[in-house]
Amino acid sequence: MNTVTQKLIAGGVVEKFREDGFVHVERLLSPKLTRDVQAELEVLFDAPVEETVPTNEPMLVCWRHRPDGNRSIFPLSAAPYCQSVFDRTQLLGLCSELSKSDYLQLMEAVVFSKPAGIGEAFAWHNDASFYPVDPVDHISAWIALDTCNEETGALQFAVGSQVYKDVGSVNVKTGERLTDSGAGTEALSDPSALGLEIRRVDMQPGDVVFFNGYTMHCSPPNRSLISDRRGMSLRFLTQPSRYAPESGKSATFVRQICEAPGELVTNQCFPVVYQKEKP
Ligand SMILES: O=C(O)CCC(=O)C(=O)O
Repeated sequence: MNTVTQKLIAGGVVEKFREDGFVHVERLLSPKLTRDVQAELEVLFDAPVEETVPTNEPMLVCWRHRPDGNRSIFPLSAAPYCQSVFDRTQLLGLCSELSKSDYLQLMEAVVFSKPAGIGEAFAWHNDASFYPVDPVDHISAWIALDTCNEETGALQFAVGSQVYKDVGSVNVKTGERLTDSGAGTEALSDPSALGLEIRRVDMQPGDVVFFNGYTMHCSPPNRSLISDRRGMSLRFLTQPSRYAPESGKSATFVRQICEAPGELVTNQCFPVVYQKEKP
């Protein structure tokens, strides 16, 4: 285990993650790697909208979260600096320690761009309630690429909300329910009404917030007139999972699942990126 990871663990990140459902780690990416990732993404966001879903490798989904917004889809290999986060940082090792899993399978790589002045809010949701895989347990690593604060629309988390598990899916722009299923649905519309503490996570470029797939989160609009707010979320299944389609559940990555319902999702679009050797 690398010394950065050792120090974080000695400082209690694993316990914090288990209790709160998320943990903020400062400066996990070096300033140089952060700049390289920012520059690479600027090129992709400036390119004409691209919708082709790669069939033989992971994709990078670039969302423009604005009223007229759309998304572009690129092969992850078109963004080598983004991809290099796996090898050049402690992100995977930390995901393994935090989730207590020796197995991490890349499920999704998404960039959320909220441009200055027009970047929209995200309604309360948890990610696991959207994903048609079983088991759906996963961990997300959300990497800040711009300053995230009250004004630019930093992520907010409902502390300890991971215990509610499946809360059902919503339209993330409007908060409108897409399904009434979900054991913890009452938690979704207003987590604070259930007595859950809401905590905003202010971040600097290169910081990472790790969160449990069941942890409820949202973010307000970007009210800054000069600063964009971008973040890249990498999500990892923490065990082999089967395709389990269900109404109200969907995500862009589902278009890459070629397995039949009930089969383990093993195709090369979802590589196992971390697996500890068994002694
Ligand atoms: O970037 C945001 O504000 C929302 C991100 C989000 O909901 C996620 O990563 O699951």
